[in-house]
Amino acid sequence: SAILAVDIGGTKTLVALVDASGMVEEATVSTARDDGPDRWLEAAFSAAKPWQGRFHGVGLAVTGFVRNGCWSAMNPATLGIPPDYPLIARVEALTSLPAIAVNDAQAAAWGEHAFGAGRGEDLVFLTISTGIGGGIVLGGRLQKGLAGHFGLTTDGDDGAFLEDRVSGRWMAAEARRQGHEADARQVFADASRGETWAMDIVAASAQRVGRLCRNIQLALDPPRIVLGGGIGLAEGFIDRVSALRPPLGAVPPVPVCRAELGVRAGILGVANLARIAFS
Ligand code: BMX
Repeated sequence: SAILAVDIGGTKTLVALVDASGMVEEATVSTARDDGPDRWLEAAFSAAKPWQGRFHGVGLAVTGFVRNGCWSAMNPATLGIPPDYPLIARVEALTSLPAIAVNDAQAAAWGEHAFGAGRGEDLVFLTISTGIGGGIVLGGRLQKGLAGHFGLTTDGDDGAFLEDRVSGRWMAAEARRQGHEADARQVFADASRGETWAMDIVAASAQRVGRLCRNIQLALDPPRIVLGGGIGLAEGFIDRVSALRPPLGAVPPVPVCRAELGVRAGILGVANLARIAFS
């Protein structure tokens, strides 16, 4: 039997039925930001209702911090999760099935390691989306807890989170500040049409990600960095990151490549972790 995998992000929630062959069913619901975790779970499980009886465990990949089965926001601007929400207890009560939970980007790192651009080797995964998430696979093991929360590193003297100067939310806010009503998707579209203000916003974001890649290389020296998320996978973003990355002396920069599993990396990763945990 299969695993029910749920990936709750700051903008949308993916729900899928995953068996040993891969994803067999999937649905997407939007994460109603003001609703709170009880309602987010309700929405996810009602989307999964047609698959009832076909899964024996639940794997949750969630934006935010997970420890001892409890879930909290690190940056409430990404998603306002209340402190220490008892995620596992709640899901086990709702489904009467065993459940595991990990951070969304850590789950995606594991997915790309096992089935995607990692090719079974170590990697650092970055998702550039509502926030910036990250996950680290070192020595073939996924690093849990806070490891990989690169979006929360600070950028500059004012202590602002890096993700608040890079993410899709930042791009839209920066556009508005300059008098353009545009979400991140529109900023990319305007940039590819040669609008200077939009090109500058994309370049500023990509340059900061480039600096982050350099810092990651210095800290962990991984064989590759895999980039995902709506912004990370947007047309031309990775090329700009590579072009704008500061050099590391004579050492070649770590290759930055596209996530191969796209938005499904977290789902496939957490389903695999759940399969291992419940086998
Ligand atoms: C934030 C943080 C991370 C998450 C990352 C990407 C919260 C709620 N989230 O840094 O745990 O991995 O955003 O999240 O504090 P996404 O929703 O953009 O995928």
